[in-house]
Amino acid sequence: MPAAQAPLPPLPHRGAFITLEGGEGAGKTTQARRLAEKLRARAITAITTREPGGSPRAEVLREILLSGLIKDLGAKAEAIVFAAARIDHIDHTIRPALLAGTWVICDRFADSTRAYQGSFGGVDPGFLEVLERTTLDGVRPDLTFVLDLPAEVGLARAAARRAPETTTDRFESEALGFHETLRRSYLAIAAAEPERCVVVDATADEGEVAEAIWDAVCSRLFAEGAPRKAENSRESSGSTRKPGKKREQDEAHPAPAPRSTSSSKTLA
Ligand code: Z5A
Repeated sequence: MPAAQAPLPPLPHRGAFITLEGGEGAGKTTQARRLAEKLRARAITAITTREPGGSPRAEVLREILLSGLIKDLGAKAEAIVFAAARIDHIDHTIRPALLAGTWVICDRFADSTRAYQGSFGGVDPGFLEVLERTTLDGVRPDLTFVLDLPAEVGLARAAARRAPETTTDRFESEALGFHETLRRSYLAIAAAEPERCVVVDATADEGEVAEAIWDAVCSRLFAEGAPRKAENSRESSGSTRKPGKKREQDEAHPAPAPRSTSSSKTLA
């Protein structure tokens, strides 16, 4: 599909790509939904999506990955399967949306491979770098939020949310030390790429976290501050729910009305 591999135009000639990263129960799904609602209220078309998953074939790979079937093949094989899911997600959801002018808010992305399979799984960083470059093919986040909180707080939130009859998935069942290693890994990624990453204190209440995220979106993606609220604003639309686990993923929206190129700064 040669057209899909053309380089993305710079902002604002496409939608912005925002990712949310962090440990289990940090609030990524919650904040993705809240951010999409804020954008839509300002007449900016936005979808939320997730990884692993986000396209029909990638959702199949998600089931396999979270079931633990790939675990015995080792972290390197897991990284490759996460990458395979990501390629399909980019080709069928992310890139088409960005090219149509839709903002894409993604719950986990390539930093999760760096943290889980890299820092914790011990996969060679050189291998992961090549894998990431090949997989992303130029589709890199404009802005990444690292939702930071102590591992035990996130795990307690996830446990409180879990339906009584469901079990933990392949990653939730890892020891506390695993989740603390992940936390340090995400903070290291943010420290290494401050132009892309913003660390947000995820122990604050949902509203405060949402405000911190919105402030950063406005200051980093809108040169003139918060975009004007539209007269005919739209709020959140459809969502899907995975059995036993809260999940929200929206249908793609049609392309938005063109926005003034002077109201955004170019990040790409
Ligand atoms: N993985 C990988 O290894 N390599 C990769 O490349 C990728 C992923 C992409 C996917 O799990 C797993 O795949 C993940 C990493 C691995 N493993 N783990 N663990 P997932 O998608 O099923 O789970 P998750 O990404 O960890 O999401 P989560 O558990 O759903 O957490 P969350 O999205 O960050 O949180 P939430 O759903 O928004 O909120 C959790 C609960 O806390 C919920 O009841 C909320 O109402 C509540 N909440 C949210 N915010 C707050 C605040 N501020 N205060 C209090 N309570 C709150």
